[in-house]
Amino acid sequence: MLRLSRSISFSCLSSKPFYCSLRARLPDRLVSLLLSVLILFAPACSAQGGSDNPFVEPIQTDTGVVVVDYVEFARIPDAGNGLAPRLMHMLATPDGSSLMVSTMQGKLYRLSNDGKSITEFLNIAADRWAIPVQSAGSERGLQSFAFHPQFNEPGSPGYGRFYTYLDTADTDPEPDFESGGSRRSHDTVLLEWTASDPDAAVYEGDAPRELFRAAQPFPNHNGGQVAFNPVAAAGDEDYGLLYIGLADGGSGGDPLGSAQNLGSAFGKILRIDPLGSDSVNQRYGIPPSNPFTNDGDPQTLGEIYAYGVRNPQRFNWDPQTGRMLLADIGQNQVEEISPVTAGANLGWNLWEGSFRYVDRQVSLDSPRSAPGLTWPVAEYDHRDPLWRQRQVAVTGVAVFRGDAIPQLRDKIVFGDNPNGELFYVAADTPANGGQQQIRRILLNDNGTARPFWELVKASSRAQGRDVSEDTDLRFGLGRNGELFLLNKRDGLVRKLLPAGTADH
Ligand SMILES: [Ca+2]
Ligand SMILES: [Ca+2]
Ligand SMILES: [Ca+2]
Repeated sequence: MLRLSRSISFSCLSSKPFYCSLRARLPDRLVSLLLSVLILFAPACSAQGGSDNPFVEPIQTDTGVVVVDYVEFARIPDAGNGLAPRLMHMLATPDGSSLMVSTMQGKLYRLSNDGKSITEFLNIAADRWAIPVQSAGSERGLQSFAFHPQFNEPGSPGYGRFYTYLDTADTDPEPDFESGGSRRSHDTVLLEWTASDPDAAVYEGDAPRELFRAAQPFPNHNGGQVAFNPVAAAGDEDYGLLYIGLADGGSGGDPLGSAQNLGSAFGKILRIDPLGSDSVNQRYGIPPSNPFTNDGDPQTLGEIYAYGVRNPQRFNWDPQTGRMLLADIGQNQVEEISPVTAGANLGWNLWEGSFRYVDRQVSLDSPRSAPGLTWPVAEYDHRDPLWRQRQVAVTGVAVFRGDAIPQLRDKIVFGDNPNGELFYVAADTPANGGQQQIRRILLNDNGTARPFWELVKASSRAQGRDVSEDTDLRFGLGRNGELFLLNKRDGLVRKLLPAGTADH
């Protein structure tokens, strides 16, 4: 009844003067009769307007559940004052000799492959670098990092080079990309570091080189992931090109209209050659194979690989098919996993998931009906019995092929960041979207299958910290398909293992 009355007040009687003049001229009984008639027709009215529950059937939790083992692989040092490190991203070095994990506060830690040795490799926020990492609030900081695929190859142009993508409080320099907004909350910068010895436990090298700077109109929705396509081999067109997620700039609903604007870098997946120099600022290259380099419009940015994204914090590639998949965080209704191809329009802010975006809600009329758009492989909504949090935000994504974890073979694994839930869908089923094929992944905790968030709450409590319901789940990726689970609460890096193999 609550939902019904809300639909009426927002969708049908949004014109207050009409209602007021009606009240003034008609007797009360007639007004209530008219209201009853309106309520009778409310469902149809609601369908014409917006929905805040596009998938009425909840995510299934009683069938297809996969339970895997895990180990507590490493514990990253506290961030000071007893605060947990806000673990954000994790990767293997290209030669697979070690792992690196980053914190939102601006640190990179090098981990041995057994997790037993942990060294602070680089602190970007240290005075020495004079980079005021802006990590205030929940969405800013060191967002991600990437190793050039030649990082470990002496004599190659990419030797020792790695890239960090972060928010800075320094807004003095001229930005390369502006949003058209009147405010400049902070800047997002892409930096290239060159380690003189890629194997050294601690970074040895000069100050970083700034490739580009984007002036952020709002504190939320900033950079996301930077990554080289790990499936590309030397000689492939995609080899050595850096993919960059840049969110729509923030606020809500993309008020600056950036995501659909090919003249704006915001709301895009960009692709650049970090070792090239033919960009406007001459500090990186525009790959000639990028989809919009020859579209004839001088306003169009050649850096754009795909557009119509909202908050593209994490993406990854299917090691078998080479397909790129993005976890794009939705506005108020729909979280999506979507494929990304050259030139693709993923719909935002005209579409949220498979549905037309209408003023913070979605219309259920004619889903997936705009020609030429790219639609989600899988999506889920913000109203579900699984959610314990007000916020819902997709993260991930990893495609399991091979034998690393047989229970997850040929599955796309992703999760919900604040709620700390893990999910999968089959990797090769038709990409029809919706949440009906989404299934849950639980972790074997000494014989009891638990969701990830329960483990994080228990360990936070055991560590004597404030226990938060907000898990802040992120994925870490090993070189051979290993999946690590990160969070911002207990400093623990957990590694998923095949069922029945953990030594509890
Ligand atoms: Ca729902
Ligand atoms: Ca922003
Ligand atoms: Ca979309």
